[in-house]
Amino acid sequence: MLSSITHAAVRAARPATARASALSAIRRGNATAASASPASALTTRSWEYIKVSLSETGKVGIVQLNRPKALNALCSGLFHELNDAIRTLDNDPAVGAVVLTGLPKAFAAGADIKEMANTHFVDNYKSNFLGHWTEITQARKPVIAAVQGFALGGGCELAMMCDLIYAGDNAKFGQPEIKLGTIPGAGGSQRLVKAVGKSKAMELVLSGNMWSAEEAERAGLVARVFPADTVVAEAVKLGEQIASYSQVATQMCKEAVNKSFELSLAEGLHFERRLFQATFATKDQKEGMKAFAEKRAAQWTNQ
Ligand code: CO8
Repeated sequence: MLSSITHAAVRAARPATARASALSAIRRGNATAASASPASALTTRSWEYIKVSLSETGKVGIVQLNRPKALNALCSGLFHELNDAIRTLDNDPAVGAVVLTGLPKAFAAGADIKEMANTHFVDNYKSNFLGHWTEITQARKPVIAAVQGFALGGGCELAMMCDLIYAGDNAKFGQPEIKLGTIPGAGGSQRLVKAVGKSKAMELVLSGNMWSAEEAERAGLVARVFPADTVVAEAVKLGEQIASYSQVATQMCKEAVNKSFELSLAEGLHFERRLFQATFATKDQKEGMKAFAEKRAAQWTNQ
C-alpha cells in the first residue's frame, strides 16, 4: 500500500505543493491560479468520516473512508462526505481517476447497524433511506476500489459500485445481512450476480459467509490481489495510467462497459459502435492515431 505512512506522505506532500504553487502564483499576480483547485481544496478540508488526498501528479484523487472506531461502518454522514468528495473530484478537469479505499482492518464493515436498527419502514420509505448512497455510480471518471480487510454488506456493495476492485490479500468480502434478519440493500443481490453469477452470489447472500481475497478474485469479483500493504499504491498506479489517457476516451470506455449491464447484446453493441464512431469527432482520436503513425507519445487535450 501506500502504507499508512506513505499514504500520509502523499496527503501531506500535495497540499504543500499546492500551497507552494499558489504562493508563486500570488507573486506573479495570477489570481486565478492562486485559488486552490477544487480537488486540492478537498485535501485541506476538515472531514469527519473521510480523508482526501491527491497522488504526486495531482491526477488521481484518493478518498479514504476513515471511521476507525466502527470499522468504517457506513452512516448517512459518511455518504454525504463521500458524495461531496467524489462529485468534486469528478468535476475537476485536473483529475483523471479516483481511488476509494478504507483502513487496513476494514474497507467498510457494512451499513451502520446501530444507526438503522430502530428505524421503521414508513420513515425509511419517506426519507428514501439509502437513496443517496449510490451516487458514486454516477461518477463519469473511473473509480477504483482498493480493499483491505472487511468489505461486508454495504461495504461489499460500495466496492461493487466502483468500476473495479483491487484487493489486499487480507480482504474479506461478504453479504452477512441474512444474519441480521434482513437482506442486501444496495446491490448485493444484483451487482453481485452480474459479477460472479447466480450460484456463487446465492451462496454468499444465503450463507452470510465471507470470501477471502483469493476466492473473490477466482469468482471474478476482484480484478487483482496484492500484498495488503501495496494495494493502495497499486490502485493509484493504475489510476495514473488511466489518467494518462484522453479523458474523453476513458469516460466513453467506462460508459460503454457500464451500459452492458443495462442493455441487450444487440443494443449494447449498437451503443458501443456509436460511441466508437463518435470518438472520430474528437481531437484526441486524431492526435492518438497521428502520434502512433509518427512513433511519438500522444499529447491529449481532452477535446
Ligand atoms: N455497524 C455499526 N458498528 C459496527 C459495524 C457495523 N456494520 N461493524 C463493526 N462495528 C463496530 C462494532 O460494534 C465495534 O464497536 P464497539 O467497539 O463500540 O463495540 C467496532 O466496530 C469493532 O467491531 P468488532 O468488535 O465487532 O470487531 P471484530 O474484529 O471482533 O469483528 C466484524 C469484525 C466481523 C466485521 C464484526 O464487526 C461484524 O460482524 N460487523 C458487522 C458486519 C455486518 O453485519 N455488516 C452488514 C451490515 S447491514 C448492511 O450493510 C446493509 C447494507 C445496506 C446498503 C448499504 C449501501 C452502501
